[in-house]
Amino acid sequence: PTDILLIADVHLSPEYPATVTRFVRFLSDRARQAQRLYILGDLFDAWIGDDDDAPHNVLVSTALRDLTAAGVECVLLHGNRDFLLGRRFFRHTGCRLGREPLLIDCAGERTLLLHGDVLCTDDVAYQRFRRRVRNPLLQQLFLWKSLARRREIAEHYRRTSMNVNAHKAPAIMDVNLLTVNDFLRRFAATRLIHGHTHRPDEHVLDLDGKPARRSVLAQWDEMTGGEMLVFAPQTGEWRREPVL
Ligand code: OKV
Ligand code: MN
Repeated sequence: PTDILLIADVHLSPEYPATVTRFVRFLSDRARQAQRLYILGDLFDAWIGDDDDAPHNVLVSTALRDLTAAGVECVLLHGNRDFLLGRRFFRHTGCRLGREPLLIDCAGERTLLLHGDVLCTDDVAYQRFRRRVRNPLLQQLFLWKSLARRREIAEHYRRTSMNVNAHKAPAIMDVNLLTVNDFLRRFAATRLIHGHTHRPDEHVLDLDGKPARRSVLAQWDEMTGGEMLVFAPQTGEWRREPVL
């Protein structure tokens, strides 16, 4: 039980029941054999407050608590959709909230963990949206509303966002490479792992003449399943594993 697992963009939602089932099964079998699980944001497709007791939220929260109770550390980063995951959720599940960017040591290599939306600096409209909803005062105002009202507002956001994104050029929604290099330099890291863009790949970068790597995690798909990155500390090896 020494493996470190990393996943992102599970996008749990009642609209994707097979993904909910797959994730709960993942927590009760594969993740149990790990030392630690990092969830790099957008575990939930939407999060409108820790008091939302929708069935899939209860199911997943319970499964996370069972995992941490079994001794597996679980570190979660906020994504652009579940940034309202709060104290009550973390207390109940035993997960730890990681602060972005999270710098970890992987067999001596400085490794930076991010959700990835902060890297998409070409999408100016999205960055404006992000600043708005990450404002603590606006968040408090939102959380003071009734659950029913928050559900309506969330539905409106989702519909608007689908319309807006349909008109964006794909390149704008990918990471900005100068921003990527900035992050690596600022934290003296040689590896960056993130999700968000749903463009799973391994990129080799030239960082001021030295090689660096950027690993992009896949989103979990209702039909084909999920994916994780596995780091084995004893061998120092990285690999990708499917979640079926
Ligand atoms: C999250 C995204 C829906 C993107 C609203 C303050 C404000 C929070 C909120 C409402 C929406 C989260 C909480 C959701 C992310 C979408 C659609 C697109 C691009 C306010 C604090 F501003 F109204 F006061 N929200 N929900 N999107 O449904 O989970 O990230 S959400
Ligand atoms: Mn995302």
